[in-house]
Amino acid sequence: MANILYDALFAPLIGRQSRLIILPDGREMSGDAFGTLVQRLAAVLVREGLQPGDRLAVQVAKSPEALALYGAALATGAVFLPLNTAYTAAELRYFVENAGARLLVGDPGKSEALAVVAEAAGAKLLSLGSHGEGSLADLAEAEAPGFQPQDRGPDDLAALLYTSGTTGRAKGAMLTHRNLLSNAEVLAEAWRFTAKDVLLHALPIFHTHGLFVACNISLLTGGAMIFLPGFSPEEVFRHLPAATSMMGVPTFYSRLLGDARLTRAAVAHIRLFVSGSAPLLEATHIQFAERTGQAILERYGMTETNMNSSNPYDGVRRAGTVGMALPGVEVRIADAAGLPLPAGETGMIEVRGPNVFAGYWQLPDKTAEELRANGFFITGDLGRFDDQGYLQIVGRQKDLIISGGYNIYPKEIELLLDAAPSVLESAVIGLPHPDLGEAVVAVLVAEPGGSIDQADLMAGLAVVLARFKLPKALIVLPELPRNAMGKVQKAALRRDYAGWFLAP
Ligand code: MCA
Ligand code: AMP
Repeated sequence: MANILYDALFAPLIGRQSRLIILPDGREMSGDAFGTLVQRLAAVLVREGLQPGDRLAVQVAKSPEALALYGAALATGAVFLPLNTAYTAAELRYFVENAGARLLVGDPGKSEALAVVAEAAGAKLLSLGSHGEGSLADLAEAEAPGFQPQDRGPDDLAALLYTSGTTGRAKGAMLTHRNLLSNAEVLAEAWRFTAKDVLLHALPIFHTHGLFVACNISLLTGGAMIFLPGFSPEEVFRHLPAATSMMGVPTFYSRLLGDARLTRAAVAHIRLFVSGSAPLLEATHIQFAERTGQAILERYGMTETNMNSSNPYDGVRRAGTVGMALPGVEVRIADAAGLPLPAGETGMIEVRGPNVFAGYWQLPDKTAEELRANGFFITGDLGRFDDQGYLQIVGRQKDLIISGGYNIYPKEIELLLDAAPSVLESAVIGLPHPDLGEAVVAVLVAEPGGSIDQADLMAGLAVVLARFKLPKALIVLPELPRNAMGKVQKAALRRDYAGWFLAP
């Protein structure tokens, strides 16, 4: 009888009196209290009809209860499907429907909108409030602890995380118990996490970075997490003296650098700063080291693969690189046909190992396009190994914008813009942005003889798109630049408007 991920991350919490979660107001939750909550929530979910293999869709604000739902889903043998709290009802409906989720858990404040989503998708809606009639948290209090977890083996699905390709709608990446456990074990070891660590956790917990990298490592090693609802310099500086490590997207680090409170003394208690999800500028790495004496450790991962490579814990952390393949993970540079290229050449980054996902949910053809028969996953990222053997990501073949660590797919926005009556055509690009790394910009052409009411257009987008996907600027041109084949030259647009958000 085993449930390999639950047994490694959640079962050991029972009986552990040391603190697991520290809240901004100072309240603490022990491992035992959290583990018991997980068991009780699992019992409630089963009572609500969740069965092994079912998908549990969750769109809730960050809280210990929200994290406990992840453990509870694993205990029941279900597949955990966390969703960005910024998603609109329209976005949510697609995910819940596509995954065929049996249950959808939301915040009580959003019940009305979520009820419509749940009904359309054929899912049962539950709410996760700490208090209130019939909330999951209330129901959990009435359950006895001691839930017996379902058997789950390495190849069973643990989670479904949606990620988009260059075309079409978002695809569910199927992550197995082996994928998540192997990566947590490797990272905990590589980054020297122990029960003594206190991780300053300011990331959202609906993506790989905040959930699987940050929480799985802490749960696995028995450390504690200071659980902030989001990133704010005030809160980060207040808690840094009690923490030993922090994980963040590059925007965290550039914002800290812009704050006079960032000094050697302020970070003296931290042994490790990790950055990922988007490229960390060399300048940010260097300035952070100059100000604090700490070299940020940059690593590279994806939703489909968890973490692939990392700069070393001991040894030189090279700015502008994402380090070497993690133990047990193979990273290679290949040409379009999948033939490995000689060292130093630039090509497609391909990855193979126990971290690589099982495929896209109900999309065998898409899976076959991106996952080679020999097990290598084609990442869509272009890279090369430098003369020291460190991987550099030099670009992306996929049409993807990474803004403040969130991935945004131009096609999704272009389809909406092109459907607007005043717009003839559009090209959505990412432009360098001092805070977000890249910011979304829509380049538009009006219908012949017409004009575009920008406020009206933005209001239309806001109804369907999460706010982080909304263009930060609209540029109207008489026509889009095209090559001889008629293809829109996004590279030319990015070059022409590269300075849009940068100080003159
Ligand atoms: C918020 N806004 C954004 C973003 N975040 N716009 C573009 N990009 C963003 N990332 C919008 C809001 O909708 C709002 O718009 C306005 O900007 C200000 O919002 P606010 O909430 O104040 O922003 P914030 O709280 O300061 O958020 C910025 C942030 C946050 C802290 C950088 O975006 C964040 O936590 N990012 C982390 C994302 C992450 O965890 N990525 C990991 C993915 P309006 O004013 O119109 O309402 S996992 C992954 O990528 C892989 C596997 C990996 O390798 O890790
Ligand atoms: P996602 O699968 O949506 O979480 O996004 C994964 C993508 O984020 C990767 O394919 C890369 O393009 C990008 N990414 C993650 N970490 C890094 C990094 N350290 N440097 C550059 N790009 C990164």
